[in-house]
Order: sequence, then structure tokens, then C-alpha cells
Amino acid sequence: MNQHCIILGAPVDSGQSNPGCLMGPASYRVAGLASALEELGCTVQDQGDVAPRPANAAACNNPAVHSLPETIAWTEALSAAAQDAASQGFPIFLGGDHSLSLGTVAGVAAHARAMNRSLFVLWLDAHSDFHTPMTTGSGNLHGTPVAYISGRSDFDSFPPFPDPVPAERICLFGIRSVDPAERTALGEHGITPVDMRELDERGFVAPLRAFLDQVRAANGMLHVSLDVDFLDPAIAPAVGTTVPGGATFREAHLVMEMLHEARLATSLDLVELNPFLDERGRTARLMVDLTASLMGRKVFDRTNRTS
Ligand code: 4U7
Ligand code: MN
Ligand code: MN
Ligand code: MN
Repeated sequence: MNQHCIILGAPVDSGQSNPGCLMGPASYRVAGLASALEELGCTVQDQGDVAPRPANAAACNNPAVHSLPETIAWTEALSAAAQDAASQGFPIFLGGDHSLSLGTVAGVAAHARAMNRSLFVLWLDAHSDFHTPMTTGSGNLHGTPVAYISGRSDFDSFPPFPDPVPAERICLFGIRSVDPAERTALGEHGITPVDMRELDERGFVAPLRAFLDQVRAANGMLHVSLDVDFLDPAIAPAVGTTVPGGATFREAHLVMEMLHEARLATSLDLVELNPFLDERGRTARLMVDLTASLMGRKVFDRTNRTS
């Protein structure tokens, strides 16, 4: 599809408690992300790493929450950078923990609003990330971005989210770890995750195709947020929050290949890679290969096939 890819490093480590995610952007660069995209005919502009804004004091009534000022500072910086990048090409955000999506999705949502288009979000994750700063038990803010982009309250010290994304435009996919407070809130919000149970039964193709059809019908923009723990820990060990029973190598590639064929994705987060936990770079290389599949790496061209 010959995209103009804009690579932005987001070495965010404040959203969880397991140090190492800040090495993620360097690991993706070492694993050859830019050259993999260039081989596919994409033009690539690596704009380097975003720096957080200076952190201001911010408080929250939940004593478990940590690093709130730092996470807000990242959200502000990444939101501005993401909006800018989205107006220039296809942004690929290299995390960093998943709290970075508080900023990247806010930025692409602002861009979508400026373009008068609807934003859709495909959240590939073991977790639903639907806590607010008031409901999180761990206090790790990487468990909150879906709540923020849905417009839930209790994000008072954060920049207001541009245009909350309605439930029907959010697809939580691959889910297998949901906390009780998240489950209640997801129900109240009308978000039904596509969990692993459903994927076991229906396969990956039908639920993903149904969502992509909705994006296409609305001429929407589509932000894809890929958490390493979407993948099975056997193939992707470099993550602090492993959950057994994740997507296999082929299931994950199939998702990416379908996204390529649909030509609907407009931005991508690669999040939660902790290179300190990796085994000889295999998780970083897998994430790069999945990104290449999303951008069109394939064995045969299927676009003109009828079945
Ligand atoms: B990730 C968790 F309790 N729900 O809130 C929490 F299970 O970005 C995990 O998806 C959050 O990796 C995981 O700490 C956030 C936990
Ligand atoms: Mn996540
Ligand atoms: Mn996760
Ligand atoms: Mn995680």
C-alpha cells in the first residue's frame, strides 16, 4: 500500500511497575523495523523519541495510583505528537507501556475530528484496560486507556479526551483477563469484548471481518493498538503481564494480514515490549514481523481472489 510511515518512539515506563519498557523503541529499531517497512515499498521517517512534558503536581484519591504526574505529562506530549504525525502519514508508536495510548489515541482522535471522520479502535490485548484511576487496584495506569478513550469520568487531571469513542467503534480483541470492576463498567458502557472464548469458538476471521466491515461502512479511520500480551507468552515472553492462552503466531499474523487487505488501518501502537525480559530479541522481531504483515508482507497476493 506504499504508506508513508512515521515512526515515533514513546519510551514510557510510568504506567506500570516492571522497569524495562523504556528500552522498547531502541529494541524495535535494532530489530530492523524501518528496513522491514522500506522493503515493502513504504517510505519511512523515523522522527526519534518523543520527550514528555515537564510533570506538574497531580493527585488522585486512590492511594494505589503511582506516577500520575509523569503519565499525564506523557499523555500531553504524545497527544500533540500523534495529532501532528497523523496529519503527515501513518504513525507507528513504539512503546513503552500501554499508558502511552492515553496520548496517542487522543492525538489521532483529534486528527479524525479535524478530518470530519469517525475514529475506530482495535485493541489487541489480553486485558480490557478499562480501569479508571479510581478503580485500578494495582495502581498501574497502563490498565486505563480504554476507559479514557471511552470518555469515562475520573480522569480529571488528564487533558479532556477530544471526542470520546462510542462503544460500537471499539473492538477489544483477544481478551482473557478482566478485573471485576472492569467487567461491571464494560457492561454499563455496552462494550462486549471479543474474548478468547469467542475466538476459540468462532475463529479469528469472522469477528474481525465484522468489525472491519463497520469501519469501512462508516469511512472511518482505524487505530490499532497491539499489546505484546495479546500474543501467547510461549511466542512473546518479553512482557511483564503475561497471560496464558493468547494468540498464536499464525492467528496474530492472520489478524495483521486481514488488516492489510482491508486497507483501513491509519495508525498503530506497539506497546508493552519489555526488552529486559526478552529472549535473544525474539519478541521484538515478532512484533516487527507483525507490523510488516500489517503493511503488506505476504507470500501471495490474495486481493483479486474471490474466496
Ligand atoms: B495492559 C490489571 F490487575 N488489570 O489493572 C491491572 F490484571 O496494558 C492488568 O493491558 C492491566 O498490559 C494490564 O493492573 C495492562 C491486572
Ligand atoms: Mn494493554
Ligand atoms: Mn495487556
Ligand atoms: Mn501488559
